[in-house]
Amino acid sequence: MRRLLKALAPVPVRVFAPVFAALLSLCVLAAPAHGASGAVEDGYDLWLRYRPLDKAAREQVRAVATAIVAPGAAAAAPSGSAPAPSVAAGSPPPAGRVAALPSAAAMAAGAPAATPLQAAVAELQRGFGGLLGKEPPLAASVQDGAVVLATPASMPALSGMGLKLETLGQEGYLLRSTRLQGRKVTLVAANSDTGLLYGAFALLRKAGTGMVGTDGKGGKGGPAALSALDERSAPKLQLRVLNHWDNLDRTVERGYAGESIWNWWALPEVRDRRYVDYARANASLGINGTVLNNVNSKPDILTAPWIAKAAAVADTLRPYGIRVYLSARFSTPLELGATKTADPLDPAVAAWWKAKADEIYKTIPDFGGFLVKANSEGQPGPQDYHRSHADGANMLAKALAPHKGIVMWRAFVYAHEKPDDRAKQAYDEFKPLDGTFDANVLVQVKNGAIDFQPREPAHPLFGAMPKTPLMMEFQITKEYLGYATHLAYLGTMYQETLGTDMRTGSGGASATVAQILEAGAQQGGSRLTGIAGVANIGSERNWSGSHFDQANWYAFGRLAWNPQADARALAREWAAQTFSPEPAAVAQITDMMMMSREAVVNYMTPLGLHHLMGTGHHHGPAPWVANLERPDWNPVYYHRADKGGIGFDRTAGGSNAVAQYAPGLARQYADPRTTPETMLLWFHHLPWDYKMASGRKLWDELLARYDSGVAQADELRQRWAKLKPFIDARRHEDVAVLLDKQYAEAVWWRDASIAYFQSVSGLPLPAGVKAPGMPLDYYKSLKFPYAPGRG
Ligand code: GCV
Repeated sequence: MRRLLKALAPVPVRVFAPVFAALLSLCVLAAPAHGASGAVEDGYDLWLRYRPLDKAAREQVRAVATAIVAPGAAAAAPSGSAPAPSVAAGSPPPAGRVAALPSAAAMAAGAPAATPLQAAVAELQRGFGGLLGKEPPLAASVQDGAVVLATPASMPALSGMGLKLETLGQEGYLLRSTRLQGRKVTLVAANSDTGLLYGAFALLRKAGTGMVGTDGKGGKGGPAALSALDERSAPKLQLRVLNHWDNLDRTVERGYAGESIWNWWALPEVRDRRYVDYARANASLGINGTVLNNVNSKPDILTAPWIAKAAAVADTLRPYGIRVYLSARFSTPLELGATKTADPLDPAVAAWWKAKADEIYKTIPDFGGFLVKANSEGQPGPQDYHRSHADGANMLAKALAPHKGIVMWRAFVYAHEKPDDRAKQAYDEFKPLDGTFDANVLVQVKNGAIDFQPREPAHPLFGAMPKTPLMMEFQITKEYLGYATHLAYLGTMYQETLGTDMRTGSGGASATVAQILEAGAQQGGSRLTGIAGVANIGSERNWSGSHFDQANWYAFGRLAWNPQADARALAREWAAQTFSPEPAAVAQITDMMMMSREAVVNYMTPLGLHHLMGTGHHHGPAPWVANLERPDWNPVYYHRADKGGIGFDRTAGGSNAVAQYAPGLARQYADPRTTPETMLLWFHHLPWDYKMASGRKLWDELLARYDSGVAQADELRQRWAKLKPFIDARRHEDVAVLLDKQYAEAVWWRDASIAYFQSVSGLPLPAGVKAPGMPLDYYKSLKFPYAPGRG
């Protein structure tokens, strides 16, 4: 205890006070319009709303948040070596199409912290201030009920407390109700200030929801349990990264939430306050990296003016534990006229990249590295010079290695010359390269082998490259699942992929995708692990284009921290923070979320059908399209429906894509009787009268699935209507309008698909099945030249 006193003693209150006075006053300004009555919610505050707790919960939470003690905060230096400059206010974010009025609270927010510890303190004051109606003061000495933020460096006494902090790594944290100096406190302990920031957010999440227990697994306990906390949490993956497909002209490829959040034109001088809230939101989930620009990249991003813009964003995000990465176009030196080729084995090319890396690190000392899309959909790459993906990735890796930067090399490839099943191409190209990548390369693999469909089996590359660290790529933006219009909670989809045991039926230990990602691969003395999510964030007031789409950002981030977290538990957490902690509301919203993705699968692509969306924009049904340049751009390529049946034969009698899976899983998928019905037509071409588990014929089952999708979309809006008493009027209305639109589009999907497949099968509709509202030609005539998101 004496040591502890000593540790705290050198941090007198007069040192803290001036430093935090400014932060405090900002927090006062930034405090949301509490009392909720009269507060217009437009979604800007995301899950960080910190609205007042009810009386009983308030009493319990107040007892554990009487003050904040953060030794060393005033002395802490910014975590990067670049100074953290002041942030100018950008123009207010443009009004969104769902929500137009800016929230005063949110507009007042946005002063950047200079260090992760300052960010943690400011967030605790803002958060508890909101939940309790009064901000806990910053105190220099421990008092009963204080929240104490400490690392072994800031409070040496921690080392003698048997906290086993060494098990937490550099980013983990411990939350413990304990006694310090004879006082009852809540200790947030970590090995780094970033760990403390994550711990602060976790504590606020628990205080706001009362969900105390196993993190991400559906803890119980209520706010009372906050006084008996004992939780430790550390991220299971090292790189937890958002991928923005944001273009330099501020359009966003596959973006449905307005313009890019990055106001490139105004950067670097003008740093929109919104970047700070972006950083807070990501830090609250543990996201620690962001790729600022589209994988369909331009050479300009690597020129000095654009590096300066990226550096300004990096400065703002740094105190929140977030590193900046850039998507690099492989032919950049050639296109900028600096070299005569982009051949990765040409010494001049390698020298250019090395000099470029050196230049970037001078401006962004903690730059993360490059994300690369090469030899895919027309992008340049090493194969243009008859070199391999490994040749290309390793050349870039060598340029970054001296700075500890990494390369995330995408495996999303399908080449023009390859007539084979598109689903097989990434595996065919990358599997032979296993073990040939440099130690600082990760291969980034989409969750499925085609392209972010409403449902895909897990990509066969997972588990097939034991000597290469594979990074998961999920899509958070809903390119193929109804844009931001449809409610489709993707937590269930992510969990389905992450939980797939790639060794099913193969004997021996299980190897789920989550386990494979967590294990990474030993490569030249390092073991990298990671996950990426294609962001759904834009300039709209509600960030994601709809309130419910925020949940997909949330679920991605929380699963990135713990890929074995439970989607339902995450939905509950999100609902309680975002809409209302009222148990009845949380239960209803969670149920809606949990059924929502299956509804979309049912009315769009049931039973394993895939890629039936409209050409280019991917909006709406177009299963009839057969005239595109490449066979594998056409929906008919994927469903293969004819008079005899429907589905893509990927068994040995067909493309034999099943053989890319480990033997047990391959056996399961090779037989329609053991293939899950949800993926039946992904792997099998079956006659229309094939007998399904329900006893129905395939044709009848298909119709039933379409109908159930429509019924589920209807149910979503009915359930939401009942939630009116629990939800603030504006957001309730915003969601209701979208659910009505979703229902109408579900009917459209069902009718157009049935009209088309009936025209192919020639089969009658069984009694009780409603005929499509319009003739097939009507659905075929619909065009959407101005659909958003085409980049
Ligand atoms: C960024 C799909 C999308 C493209 C995207 C591509 C990719 O094809 O439709 O917009 O391009 O995937 O992931 O590279």
